[in-house]
This record gives sequence, structure tokens and C-alpha cells, in this order.
Amino acid sequence: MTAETTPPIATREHTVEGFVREFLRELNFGQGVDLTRASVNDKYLAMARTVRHYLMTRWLSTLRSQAKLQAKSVAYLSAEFLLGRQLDNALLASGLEDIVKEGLASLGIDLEELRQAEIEPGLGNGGLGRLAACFIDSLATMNVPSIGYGIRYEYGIFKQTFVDGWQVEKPDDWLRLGSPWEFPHPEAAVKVGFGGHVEQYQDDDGVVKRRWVPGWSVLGVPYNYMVPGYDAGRVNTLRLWSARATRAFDLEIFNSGDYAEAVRAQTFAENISKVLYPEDSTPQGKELRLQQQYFFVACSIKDFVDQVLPADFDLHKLPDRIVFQLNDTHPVIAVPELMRVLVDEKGWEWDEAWAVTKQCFAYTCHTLLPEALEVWPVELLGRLLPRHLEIIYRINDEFLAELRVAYPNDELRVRRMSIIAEYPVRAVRMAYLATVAGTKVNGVAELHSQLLRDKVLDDFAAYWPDKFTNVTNGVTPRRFVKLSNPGLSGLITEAIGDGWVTDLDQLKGLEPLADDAEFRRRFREIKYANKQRLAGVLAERDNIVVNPDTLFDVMVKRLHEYKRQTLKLLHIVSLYEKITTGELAIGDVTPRTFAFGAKAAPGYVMAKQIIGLINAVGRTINDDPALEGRLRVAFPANYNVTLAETLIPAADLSEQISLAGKEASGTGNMKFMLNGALTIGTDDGANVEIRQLVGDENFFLFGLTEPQVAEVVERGYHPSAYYETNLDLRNALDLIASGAFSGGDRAVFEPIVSNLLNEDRFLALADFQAYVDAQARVDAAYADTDDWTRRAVLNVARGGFFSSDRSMRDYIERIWHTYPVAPEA
Ligand code: BZD
Repeated sequence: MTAETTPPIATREHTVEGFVREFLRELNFGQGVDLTRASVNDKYLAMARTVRHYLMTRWLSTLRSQAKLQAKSVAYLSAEFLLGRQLDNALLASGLEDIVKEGLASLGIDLEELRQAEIEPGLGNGGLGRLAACFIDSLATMNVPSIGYGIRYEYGIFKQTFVDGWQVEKPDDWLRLGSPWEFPHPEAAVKVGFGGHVEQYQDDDGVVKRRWVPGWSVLGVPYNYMVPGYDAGRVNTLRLWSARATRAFDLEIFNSGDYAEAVRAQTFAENISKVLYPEDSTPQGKELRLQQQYFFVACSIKDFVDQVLPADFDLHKLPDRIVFQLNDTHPVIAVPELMRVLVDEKGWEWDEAWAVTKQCFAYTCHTLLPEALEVWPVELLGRLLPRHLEIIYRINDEFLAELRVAYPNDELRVRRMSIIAEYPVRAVRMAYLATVAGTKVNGVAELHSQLLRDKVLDDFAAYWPDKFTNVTNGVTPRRFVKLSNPGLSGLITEAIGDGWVTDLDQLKGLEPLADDAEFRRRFREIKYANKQRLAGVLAERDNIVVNPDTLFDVMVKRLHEYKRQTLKLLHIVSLYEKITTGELAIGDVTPRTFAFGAKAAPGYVMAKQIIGLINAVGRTINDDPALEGRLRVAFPANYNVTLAETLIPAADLSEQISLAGKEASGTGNMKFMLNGALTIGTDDGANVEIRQLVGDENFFLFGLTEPQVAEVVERGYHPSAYYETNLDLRNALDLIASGAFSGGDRAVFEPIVSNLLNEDRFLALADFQAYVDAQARVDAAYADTDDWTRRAVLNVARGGFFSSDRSMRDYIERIWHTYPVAPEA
């Protein structure tokens, strides 16, 4: 046989015997152990590789078909992909679940034990990274040619532990037990330059040109991951880059004699992909962060242009073949990088290159907090990427010239719109660069996109009204319903068939069943079983006891003042205060389990204080025998995707209580809805759309609206006025200030109390009473168990809009103009 006559792909036998044979082969030949001596980790690794093999046919045929058809693709550029565990998803996508269960059982192996052995890749901070993971899942399922590009951090988001209730971070060495899902390709490493200078030279025709002479460089090694679509869809690729020292470093080791110095240089290079930055709202302007951004973006563009595209591809046609979606501003340095490649390396004219470049990018913004928008000091950018800085300056010069024509007498406006900020230091505004270069700019929920147009990027929206669009976020129903809530999935499928898994609008078919008593009974039973499952996990994982016969009231998200975990805490403290003073009889309180999950950025002092306070209040309440079985605060450490998968299906009440106008979208809110929780929330982010869809009567709305917030702030906000006039609020704050939760030490939580009284940037005190009133409505509604279930069913039935498949369709129609392509058989 020759390479041409060899069948391209060996397929695997989808039978129990076939699977068992493959699995044992992996165990023996891959792990080098036999079954009797295999550890759980051996079995997990063998299992993962076996499942991977079953997806291989589809992966290879996807690649083959893409090479042949050259269909337009999406390159999703994201510094974060928060994937979560892979095994279950791969089993689902390969349709192997039943076979595997039976096969493993025949060998006396417990699948659940292997599942637990997987360490989740935590390569993201929160919503933005998880969104990227949902999107690539949907793209594969929908047969859309796409590739994800990002960074293979050696350490993902830190592992959170609590010591005396205070957050202590531990490194997340997720690779320590092996990483069976990745395919490293060191032979395909690409070189990325940094630093150095720009020089002038004459080309062969005597034309004066400029080029970059980097001062140092590193290698980017690609690691490929399969992104399997559900139910025979494509298997797309996620390509994450890992930094290595170049051969030059190695040779130095050999030649220089200064071994220690050469090793130091190597370590320096490898630092670039060492760790994920855990700050998700206040960019620190750290040099290493910019190195990471440029590193993965330069690798990705080079990879796409030199490897993915055919050698004879005419780059003038690039916009017909690719769109680079910029997941926030983190990859925006890709814009000057593509210009540099076209102008400096391919020898194009500037205008020619700009005409192509500006058709290749689109930008998604995920925030409204001004302090969260990235700006890079010119000094730093110029030192690390001198040629890119020149290119950015030229892009800006031409843009400002264009503006001066459009607005001849409005120099103020022109300066406002400059990509280069002059104050407090001269710096590059990455969001502006992305807006100037992108074909489209989108926010992530209706309200957010509106505020982007009206506030954050208002000048740009006035100049380019058609550039701005909205794509409301979504979540993948595969991971967040089908896999994480098997009980509910089974019930839904029984009622309406299984088409909902890839067409979530079909959930509408459940609406009539909200009025069916038997359906409600079964729905309630499933929710109860999910609570029991969670209780088991919390007992085992965190030594926390919770009572499934209570209302599960859940707030899980990063810890941020704008998200207002303190508002929820004030509600809890107020309840506790009233019980201890006898104002409320414990028998009159709806039994509740208040669950929190939240990581604070390690440098965010106030957020860490708030974590300390939640735990302190929790300790007091949980230790009070009078409250046992009735009120409990559960704050498991290290909230992550894996925990979300058991927490969310168990929730009765979803807390989405950010200050209106601050949460861009939220995606947890969608996951809760789809798992039959009711929402208590403000008119913020995607809550707005959730409420519109589910109906006012099935949503606990409270709080100031965004225009009201703007008005209050405009008038001058004085939080202490609320403290003075609201007795319940005062009692709650006084109780915290008294040291009741800190062993009598009044100093411990003083910073939180005084911040709330004197500053309260996110108007927690202003919304306190409205929130407490809404919680009273929750209690009243929950008292009618059966009617609560009816509303929960309606939440599921009306949640189909929040599938990330729908988000992908919107991106395709409004931004990408790409088309589905089924892999070849
Ligand atoms: O993005 C979040 C927003 O806060 C949510 O409202 C929104 O739903 C999701 C998805 O669009 N933003 C983040 O998660 N941001 C980050 O994680 C982040 C990370 C690094 C640097 C800056 C922000």
C-alpha cells in the first residue's frame, strides 16, 4: 500500500466488545499497566484516549473537508477558554455513553470514579472564558468551520481555599496527572519576536521601507484539542499555544559556558504561557500580560496564513476566507500584527493592506466599567512591540484625518475619539483600535449593546451607526442541561422528544405541561433529587451539610462590588438580626439554604474582605442550633465549572442582582433559567431579556433601573441617608459593625461597613429595601409549592432563546457571513 491507497482513517467498532478491546489496549500499551495493577488515574487516562480515538474519524474528515473546500471560517481569538471537564462531553459527542457504561461495568470499573479523576482545565476567569467554550461547542455542533485560538496556560485560574474564612490562593497545576485531551505539535512551533528596534532599509527597487528587528524571540508550540460537535457534527479544532525557548537559547546553553544564564533565559521565555492572570476587571497594565496577548495572536495569525491556508492562497481574498472574532480587547494587537505581516513581510502597500485588514476583524465588548477597558501605555507598547506602535500611530493618524473631514469644526470630538489617549499617560485605547479596525462591534445583551452605543462608544456609534450590533449571549444546552441535569433532560425528552438538544426553541413544547399536575410532580421530584445530589457533593467535597427540604437560593459568579454579593449578605444579616432580637419567629421564616460561590481577584482587597464576611456570617448562622435545618449559608470554596454543573440544577432561586447598567449580560442567569430556577434580579444585562421571555409574573424584579441609577448618581448619592432612614438596614449594618461576626473585634469588617456608608459605588443601600421586599414576594410564591413548580416549568419552556446555538446563528447572520459545512462522510 502507498500513502495514496491507504484508507485515510481507521474507524472504531461501536460495540461493547470493541470498546473494551480498545480500552484495554490503551491501558496496556498506552499506560503500560494491566488492569489488575492500574490506578484510577491510569484508567482515566486510558479511557480518555480511547474515547478520543472514537472521535478521530470525524476530526480527520473535518480537516480533510476543510482543506478541500476552503470554506469561510471563524477564528475565535480568545485569551481564555474555560472548558470544564472533557470526558463527559466527549462521551456525549461520540454517542458512546451506553457502550462505555456497559463495557466498564463488565471490567468492574465505576465510570463515576473515572469522571471524578479528571482535573478541569480552568483556562479562564469566568463568564468571558466560559462563553468562548460554549461558542466553540455550538459552532462544531452546527457544522460551522471554525478554529479557536488561545493560550495553553500551565497554571489556570488559581485554586481557592479558605483559611479561617479568608481566601487563600493555591496554584492550579492542572497538567500534573497528564493531559490526555491534547495533541502537542512541537515540530510545528512558530517563532514570535519581541522588543528590539525598527530600521529603515531600501528594497530591491530602491524603495525606502521599515522593518522590525526584534531583540528576542520565543517559540509557540501548538497544542490541538478536539472540539466535538454533538450528534455526528464536525469535530473542530481548538489550538492553544505554549511558549518555549527558541533554539538560540539552547545553543547558548551549549556555547556560552554560562549555563545558568542560558537556563534563566529559557525560563524567561516559558514564563509567557505560565499562568492565567486572575484579574477580570482592572487591567494591571503588566508587561507579561501584553506579552501573552501578542504571543498567542502572532502565533495564530502566522499559523492561519502559513499553515491553514494553501500555499498559493491570494491574501487579497483573506476576508472571503476568514473572520477573526476578537473576544474583548485581549487579542486586539492582532490588528497591527496583520498589517505588519502584509506590509513588512509580504511587501504590500499600506492602503492595500489596510483595505484587507479592516475586513478581517470583528470585536465583542464584554464590559461597561470604564476601569475595565484596556489601555496600554505607549512607553510599554513601544518597548515591547516598536513596529506595532508605529503601525497603530499611522492607523490613528489616518483615522483622525478622516474625522477632521467629517467634523471640520469639532477638534474636541476628534481628540475624544483618538486611539491614543494623552492622559494620565500617553496610551493606546485597545477598544477604540478594535472599533476602528473591526467590521462590527457587538455588545453581549440588548441593554449592554444599547449602553455601548449611547455611552462607552457613543462618538463611534454616531460616526458609524451600522458598525454596531447586538448578539445576546447564550449557553450550550449540551453541557448545562443534557449533561449536568440528566433527570430533567430525561423528562423533557420523554415529553417532547430529543430534538431540543440541538434546537432549544423546541422547549416551547413544554409550556402546556406547566398546567399538568403529574408533569409538575415529576419536575419537582427531579429538582429534589438534584438538591440531594448537591447535598452529597457538598458534604463530600466541602464538609458542608445542607438540607434539601429548604429553598436553595444561589449566587455564583466572580466576587465584585458591582455584582453586589453584599446586598444578598445584608438580606441574610437582616433576617438573622430579626430572628435573634425576636422580631421574627424562626417558624415564620421560609427555610433557606443560601449558597455562594465566588473567587476574588487576589489583589482585590475589598472583594476578599467580602468573602471573609460571608464566611463569618455563615459560621455564626450555621453554628446557631436554633437555626439548624432552617437557615444555612453554604460557601463551598473554589467554585468552578465542575461545581456549577451540580449547583445550578439544584437551585430554586437564581440571584442576579448587579447594579443596573453594570453587568454586560451574565450567562449564569441563563443556565439557572434552563434548569428551572426562578430569578430574583435587577433590570440588567440579559436579565432584561429573561424577564421579557418568561413574563413579569414569573420573575422577581427589583431595584433602580439604569436611567434611575444615572439620575441618582447625577444628583449626588448619599448612602448614609438610607442608613439613617431604614431601620432594618441600620440594624444589619450595626450588627456587622459591632463585631458580632468577628468575635467582638469591630475593626475586622469596618472597611466594608464604612465603604457602604460613605461611598457605596454600586448603590447597594439604595436597592436594599426593594430587594428585601422582592425576597418577601419570593417567600410568598414559594409557599405555594405547586404553583412555584408551574413557574419553574415555564422558565425552562421559555428559555430556548438562550442557547449558544442561537447566539452563533446571530453572529453568522449579523457579523460573520459564514456557512455550515458538513464534514465528508
Ligand atoms: O463576560 C463577563 C461579563 O462580566 C458578563 O456580564 C458576560 O456575561 C460575560 C460574557 O460575555 N466578563 C468577563 O467574564 N470578563 C473577564 O473574565 C475578564 C478576564 C480578563 C480580563 C478582563 C475581563
